Amino acid sequence: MKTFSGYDDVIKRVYDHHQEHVFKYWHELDDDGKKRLLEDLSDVDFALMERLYSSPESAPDEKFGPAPFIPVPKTTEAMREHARAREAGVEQVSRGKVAAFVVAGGQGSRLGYDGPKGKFPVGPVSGKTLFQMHAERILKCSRKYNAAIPFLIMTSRVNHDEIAAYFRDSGYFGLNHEDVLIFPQNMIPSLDTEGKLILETKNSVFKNPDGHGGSLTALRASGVLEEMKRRGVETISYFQVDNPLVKIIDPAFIGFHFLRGADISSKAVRKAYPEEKVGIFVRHSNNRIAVVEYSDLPEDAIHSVDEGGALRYSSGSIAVHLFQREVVECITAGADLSLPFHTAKKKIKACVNGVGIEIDGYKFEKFVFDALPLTEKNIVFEIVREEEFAPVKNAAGIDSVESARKMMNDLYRSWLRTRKIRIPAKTKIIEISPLAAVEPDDLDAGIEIPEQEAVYVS
Ligand code: UD2
Repeated sequence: MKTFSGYDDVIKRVYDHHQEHVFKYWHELDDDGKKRLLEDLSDVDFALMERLYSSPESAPDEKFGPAPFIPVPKTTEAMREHARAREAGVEQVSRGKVAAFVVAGGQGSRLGYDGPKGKFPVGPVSGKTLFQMHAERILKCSRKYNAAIPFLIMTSRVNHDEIAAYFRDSGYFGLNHEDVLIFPQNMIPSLDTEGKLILETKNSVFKNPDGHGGSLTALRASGVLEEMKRRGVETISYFQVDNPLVKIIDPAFIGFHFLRGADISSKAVRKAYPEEKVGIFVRHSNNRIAVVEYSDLPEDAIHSVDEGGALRYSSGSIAVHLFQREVVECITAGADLSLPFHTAKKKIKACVNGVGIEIDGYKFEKFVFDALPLTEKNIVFEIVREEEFAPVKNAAGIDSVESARKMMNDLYRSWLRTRKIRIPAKTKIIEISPLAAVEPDDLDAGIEIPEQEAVYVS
């Protein structure tokens, strides 16, 4: 057995779990290299890895039907109810009870962008990044509702330093430095097809971020959850970094969540077509609400239609949720309620015989929506796609930068029309700064749009 001062217990664990192949290049490593490898191994939960390899945790199970939801209001009564909810939501925000939380630990590989996705310049006229838009939307809401709104940002080991430096160098986009809390999520090793740890280099083990479901544990481990309690925050408004139209602080949604005493609430969009890549809201036989990821939805359910010919499973998740802080505390308190890991077969970068190649292996990730069935009171709230869901996933085509920019232009034009503000025929692209408006009513009806092809309303 190898030995190294201060790390002998780690080395013993490696041997006890038959993973000593990770020492293959030991004789080539200097002391720093050995230490680096042992550090990487020191937080590996070997028993968990064995369990994940031998019995996957998240088998899609049980019978389910479509989940009920609060529809987009069409009748006067429904509109009144939304207005009442909005008032209650504004009250919660104004009292400092709500924090915003973006998960940005993913790698954005589909976009083909070499860097944290939040730094992607998405503004069609301004070229503002996703992070800047999110930060400015929060700033605008905190001014509008005269409240502190902490901005929580989850990163991962891969992009933490770059994201933290970006916010620092940008002066936190006008937000109070103390209100921006940036913290990394956990990493988990991948396994090869034999259940062995994978060396990424001669002195490091391949690990990936533990999925956005890791965000709940990361909130606790970083001390941010405790800090939220100290600040009197009761509700955490969760969203993904890739949606430039996201309504981070949505009073009507917050109001329904609050008035109905929900544990977790979620936003849903009507699916655009059966195979759209969004998770689907379902209700299990025990009445609990859950999300079935698009890749796990059985083929017959994907295409199943009701008597009227409409898709039965049509409520897609836009990955926006409200979590009661106390619910997160509960879920992260012990193993009893923890989220399961999903297993995915992927290509993984490995160092084999001293050379970097790609091999087949298993990655493990937690999904945040698996928290839903752990709780009793859930609301699914339907939204209008054109108003708040423009995910930037791909370089071109569906859910791309291009489609998101077009949606922004269309939405901002509709805001101006609502306010009866004239749009010159010459104007092809319009972008409205979140600092000017987070909804049409914020716009000054007296503004004039200049005779230009591209206009930025700031
Ligand atoms: C997600 C949902 C899908 C649908 C869609 C809406 C999953 C598994 N699927 O699909 O159901 O709601 O979004 O747009 O969630 N992230 C982390 N850490 C990680 C992994 C991801 O912070 O370890 C973040 C990532 O930075 C991004 C978000 O989670 O903000 C979504 O990740 P994704 O792009 O892998 O999820 P996607 O698009 O497959």
